[in-house]
Amino acid sequence: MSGKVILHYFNGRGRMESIRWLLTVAGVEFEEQCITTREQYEKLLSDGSLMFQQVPLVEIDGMKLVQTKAIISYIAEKYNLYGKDLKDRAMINMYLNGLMDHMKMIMILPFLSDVKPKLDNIQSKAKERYLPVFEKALAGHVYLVGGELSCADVLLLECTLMLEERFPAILADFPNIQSFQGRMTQIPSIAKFLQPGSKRKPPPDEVYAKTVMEVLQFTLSFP
Ligand code: GSN
Repeated sequence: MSGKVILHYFNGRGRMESIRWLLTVAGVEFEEQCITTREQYEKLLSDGSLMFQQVPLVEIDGMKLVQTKAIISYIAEKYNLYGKDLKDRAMINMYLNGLMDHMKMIMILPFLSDVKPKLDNIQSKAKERYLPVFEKALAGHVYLVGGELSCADVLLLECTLMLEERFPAILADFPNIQSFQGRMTQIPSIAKFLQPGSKRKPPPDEVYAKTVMEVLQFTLSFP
């Protein structure tokens, strides 16, 4: 195994996108081996790379890491994006898990035939459940936890940008989150990531959804 960080996933956002964001903010170069065929996925299965027969898979530091939260925790810990102490980390984990729950609601949209009821639910959950938490946490604070940048900030930015793609005015009543976005997008690595031609993936399209369904033979699971 080389010293390179290699991501194995589809050529789209899905669960891997938060990992791309985090590596970018940590300043870690990575390569992608995009899975476009069933054969590629079966090769990963047969060589024992996928502990639970699922992607994302990240090759890093001689390990083959699976499980999105475990991967995020490893990167965050290694690159000082996980708070100063155990209590910071507990807060960060709560924010992270909430953000991942919410992003998962958006992530599954390309695989649904009738998105309208789901969209309404996502919008109301965003406005009434998730965004108020972050609006409050950011009142008078630059970052979510402990006065320093953490992986929770990175995922909050990712999540709010995703929400705005679907609901352009969603942050209208959340001025602290708007200011936060303004600050975060000025961080040089993030500014670059948001430019065309970066490793950031575009919003999912039909080709992406079709590829995922074909590769996984409709065994898609979103636990
Ligand atoms: O977060 C995680 O990495 C795991 N708890 C779930 C990973 C997962 O469900 N991966 C899907 C790909 S679509 N999501 O990113 C997957 O590999 N499904 C195949 C299967 O047989 O479950």
